[in-house]
Amino acid sequence: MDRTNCILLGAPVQDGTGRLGCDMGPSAFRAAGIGEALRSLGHGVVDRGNVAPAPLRPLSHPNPAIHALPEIVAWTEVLSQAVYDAGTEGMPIVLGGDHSLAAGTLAGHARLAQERGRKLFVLWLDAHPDMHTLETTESGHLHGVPMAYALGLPGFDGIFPPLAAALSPERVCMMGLRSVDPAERQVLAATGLRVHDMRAIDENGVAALLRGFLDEVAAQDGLLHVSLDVDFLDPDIAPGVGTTVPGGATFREAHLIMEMLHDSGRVASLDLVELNPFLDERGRTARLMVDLTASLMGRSVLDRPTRSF
Ligand code: HAR
Ligand code: MN
Ligand code: MN
Ligand code: MN
Repeated sequence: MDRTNCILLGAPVQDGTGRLGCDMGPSAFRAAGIGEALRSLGHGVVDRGNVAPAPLRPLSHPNPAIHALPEIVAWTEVLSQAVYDAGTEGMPIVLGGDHSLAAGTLAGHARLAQERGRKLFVLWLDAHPDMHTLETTESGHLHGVPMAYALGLPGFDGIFPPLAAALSPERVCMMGLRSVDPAERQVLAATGLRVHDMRAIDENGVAALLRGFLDEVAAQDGLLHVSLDVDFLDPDIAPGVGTTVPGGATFREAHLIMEMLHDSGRVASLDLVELNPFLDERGRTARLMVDLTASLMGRSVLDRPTRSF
């Protein structure tokens, strides 16, 4: 298989959630052996350590529920630049950190793809769409907004960094949804992204759904970013997350997605988010996320000489 230059970036962001612990995520991924897993597959691995947060600026918003706006805006700025820089050298793998970090990573990858004249596609594996605007979020936890920001939905201007390029909704595919707030449901319907909720997975299986999306990525010669939220997985196999929702993806569904992504040859960048080691059971969620990353990067039960896409 092709050797990839993997660039690990720790993003110890936790202010986007309602509870502490995600700042330990990068350490847990390292302790669970992410570097060795990638090296054993023949890839180059450079661990850049943890990205340092940018200085805070005073910022406010009329929605009184919003928590930690200056902190998340600062992370967005610094992570956007960090993944942009890393993406020019190899495959950025961001070790989160809560999902608010995706505001930065999606912005950075969109900018890089635009400069390269390539189309950026996003596979969002999550129980949640994280599609609130700053106006609609009721919890005020900013891990619930990064997709709305990256799509360029209104209300982020003058607060979050300006987007060099917004995502195109028709190039975003969400899988695994099972917790969608009313305001998000409306926006999802209006923007028309591809959404495969858990019912669609039950009825069709992950392979058929994912194949449709990967065919589209290939047809447009796209670059694919994968955002893997721990809560995509069923809490029985992945307890180490603050927002467990029953009825998630099984062990084999998740691995099959990763194996198909590998075979597609299209994945340019990966975010591993929402791991909360304080809630984990002896590292099992961290290890599962590392094993899923290994499947994405070419680990397979048998050799498969022909690509299926
Ligand atoms: N939609 C809810 C909110 O905005 C829950 C968001 C939870 N998000 C994550 N990441 N855990 O997907 O508060
Ligand atoms: Mn709160
Ligand atoms: Mn999420
Ligand atoms: Mn989630």
